[in-house]
Amino acid sequence: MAKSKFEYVRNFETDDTCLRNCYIVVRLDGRNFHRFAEQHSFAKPNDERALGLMTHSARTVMEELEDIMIAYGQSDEYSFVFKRSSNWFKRRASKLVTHVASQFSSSYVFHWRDYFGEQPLLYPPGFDGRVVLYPSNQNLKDYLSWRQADCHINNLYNTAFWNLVQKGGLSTSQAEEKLKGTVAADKNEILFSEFNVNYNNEPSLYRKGTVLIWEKVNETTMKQVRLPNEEEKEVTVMRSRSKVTAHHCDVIGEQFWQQHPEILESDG
Ligand code: DGT
Ligand code: MG
Ligand code: MG
Ligand code: MG
Ligand code: MG
Repeated sequence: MAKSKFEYVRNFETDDTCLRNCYIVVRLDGRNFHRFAEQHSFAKPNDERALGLMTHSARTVMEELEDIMIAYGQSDEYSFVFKRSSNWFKRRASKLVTHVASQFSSSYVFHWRDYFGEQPLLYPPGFDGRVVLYPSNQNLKDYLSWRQADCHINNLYNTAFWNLVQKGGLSTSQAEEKLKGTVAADKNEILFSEFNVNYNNEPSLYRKGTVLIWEKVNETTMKQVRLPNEEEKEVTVMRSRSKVTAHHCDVIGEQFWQQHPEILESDG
């Protein structure tokens, strides 16, 4: 078919191909979730329903889109790591980030009721997305370590803060004042001596966030078989299937990476 005279406008599109060999990280973050959490009465500092819904949505993203090897989430954010050899959507950054963000957002709304039951969703939430490229395994590990360290720092602060307010009877500004200038050891000490809370015993979901990876799991299913000259009968068959599994483990140390060598591709 002949091209129209308007065809030239296509040349205004910019090339946003992600550099080859790099891991492509897409990080989403809830838009103004400070307000969203207030309006939907999220428990403070951690709402298990909200975290569960985030992870369910992230799982859907991994299952529906190609080439995501690992995802990490905490608070109102989730990071998705595409394998470095991925050629999905010709590595076009805008395609990748918009597909991740829209799939995530629609899943969040779609599954809202599974987590919040009768509590209504008051307005449509949104998520921003960005793409960052990491050229080496160490860079990628450091990226995930950075997000997990952020989770830890915020959660320790928030746990101390809300204990001071909810159990200690302090106002929010008094709690803020009390925590000003404190280091991690001070917050641990306040939690332990004033509230008998050993921070290390807090749920790992809150302290570590959530890591999603693909793992082979064995499943048994029942199958009808009919051998020649025999009656049909039911047998159990074992099959191995890849599933997205959730872990609330440390990703900063080497142990996780040694246990899951299939996640990273060689730098060579
Ligand atoms: P943004 O991202 O610039 O549009 O603004 P926000 O308000 O989303 O800020 P952000 O992403 O830095 O911080 C996340 C907010 O979400 C923070 O105010 C606390 C809230 N949030 C996230 N998870 C929970 C939760 O489980 N419980 C409660 N109460 N709040 C949460
Ligand atoms: Mg923000
Ligand atoms: Mg946010
Ligand atoms: Mg955030
Ligand atoms: Mg189309």
